[in-house]
Amino acid sequence: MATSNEILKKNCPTLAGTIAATLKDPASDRFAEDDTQFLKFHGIYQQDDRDLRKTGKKYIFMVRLRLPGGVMTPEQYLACDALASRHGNNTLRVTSRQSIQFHGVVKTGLGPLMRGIHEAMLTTLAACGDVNRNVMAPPAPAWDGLGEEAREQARKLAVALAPRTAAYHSIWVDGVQLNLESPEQRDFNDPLYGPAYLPRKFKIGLAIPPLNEVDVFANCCGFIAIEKDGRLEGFNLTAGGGMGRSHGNPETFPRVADVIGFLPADKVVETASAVLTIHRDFGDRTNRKHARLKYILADRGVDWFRQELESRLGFQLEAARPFRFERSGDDFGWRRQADGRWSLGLFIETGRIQDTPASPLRTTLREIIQAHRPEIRLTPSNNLLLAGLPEASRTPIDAALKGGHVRRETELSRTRLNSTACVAFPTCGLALAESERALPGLMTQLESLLQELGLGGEEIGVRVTGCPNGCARPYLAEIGLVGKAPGRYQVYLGGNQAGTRLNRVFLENVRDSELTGQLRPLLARFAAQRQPGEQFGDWCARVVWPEQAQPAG
Ligand code: SRM
Ligand code: SF4
Repeated sequence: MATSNEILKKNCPTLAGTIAATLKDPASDRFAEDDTQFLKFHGIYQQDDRDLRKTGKKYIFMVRLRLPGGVMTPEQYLACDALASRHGNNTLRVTSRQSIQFHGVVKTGLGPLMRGIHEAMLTTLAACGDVNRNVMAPPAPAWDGLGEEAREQARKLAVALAPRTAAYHSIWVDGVQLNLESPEQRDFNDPLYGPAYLPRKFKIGLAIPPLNEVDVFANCCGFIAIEKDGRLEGFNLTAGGGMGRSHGNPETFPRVADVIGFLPADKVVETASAVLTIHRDFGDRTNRKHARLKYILADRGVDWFRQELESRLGFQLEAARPFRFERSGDDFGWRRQADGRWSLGLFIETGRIQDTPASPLRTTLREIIQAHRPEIRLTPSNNLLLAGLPEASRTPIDAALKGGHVRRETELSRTRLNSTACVAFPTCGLALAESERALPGLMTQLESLLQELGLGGEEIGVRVTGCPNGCARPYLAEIGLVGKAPGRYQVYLGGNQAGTRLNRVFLENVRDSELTGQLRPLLARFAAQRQPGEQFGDWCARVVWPEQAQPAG
């Protein structure tokens, strides 16, 4: 039987619902349940502040941009910064798909915020919902020639795969209710998605080896650039990656995408559209927990998928070309771009751009961006890159960051620089444990343990999520912590820094206060027994996994 979401979408393919009417109703601080589902396609989540639940529900909204490749102009960043003060909670949250989220928006602020976003020539359409989500592309400057091509592909994909409903513009820009009685709206049928859109979300990422910042294997559909002598030859297609799972439901699982074949660069949009339509036509519309593209690959196999894809494309993919990823995560500090200008990678702990008593980070960034006008690139590890800067900007920017007490890459451990956390409390309705608010403290504990064991200079990728949905892609991390209950986590070990291998559960239910104690014997053994240059995740996969597989006793 079709899920209630399927029935909703089919009954209202414009995705307009009664959003416009409720928006105008001053008596209501929230939207009806059905409209909350439509709102997602508009990039909006209705939430409530979970810190306040005991004293009464306060409805707030999260608004997410669709920002292909995480690229913004300085003017767009500054507009978002001002909008966060006016209508949000004075923070900007860089997401794990290179976007920006506004949190804590109240209903009366929603219309003005959405108009402000539009006026900044930005959009939130399809940032959430059963459609193609924000397309990821490499932010790194060292590969700028190819990087620019990949970011251009991301922009093209975002446009080609955007839903065509007029409701978004009508509600948020024109401020009017969509005339659902007009013939074109009554019979509206999205040309790509059809009346019921996708069975579930769909995600695309592009990567340029040897860097895998976008975690291409966690995406439904991925494009790995194949380059020869600095020239782009085409892409290897990947399909069927995804992270989400549910505790206690073994039928849900994270999955690393399969490599399907090679295609020329001018076929990217066509191929992604065909992959998307396979999801549209074969995805499980009876069970949202089994509806992602990864389950089609898992259930029907790669050969079936390739055949189905080629029959839709009308051409055959070539055999996949060799490639090698060395690392995911970000580079920090100043780097010279291919065009001779400079970019600066800044670590934004947990992606939250805010002023705190320790550091007026948001103000400092605003002032730097106002003065130097860099291009902004958001990274998939929730960090920020200021790009396209002249040599003359380096010294004043360094001074401004110092004045703003912004901790730089040279002052932070390599492990902290490679740590990420999802949002979780207080805004995420699905959080079981703290994540963003817990990460800094957990990292301090881990850092002192590493220091004590002589591993202070080590880089170990750590990713934390407040529930098993996997928004920080914890199942690819060397150490992944997945929330089970308040203060309790599953511990996963053995992912690699290239982002090509899933980790495995090591401990099922550990208190936050006992985490470092539980990891100590293992890290001590790693320090003593590792092979030269061996990273912790690789050591775990080599030593700990075989030990775990041995029968007890
Ligand atoms: Fe996510 C749901 C936040 C990237 C898998 N995710 C949510 C919601 C909207 C909670 C909800 O449904 O009520 C979270 C909002 C929290 C809040 O208050 O802001 C949320 N997800 C995020 C972000 C902001 C986490 C972050 O720390 O940056 C990321 C936004 C990315 C963006 O800009 O589009 C985010 N989510 C991811 C990723 C990572 C990725 O895409 O590379 C994943 C794993 C990859 C995947 O999709 O398999 C991810 N989010 C999920 C899932 C599990 C889906 C599944 O297949 O089971 C859910 C739950 C759901 O959809 O039902 C979810
Ligand atoms: Fe919320 Fe879970 Fe995603 Fe964290 S992983 S943001 S707790 S849905």
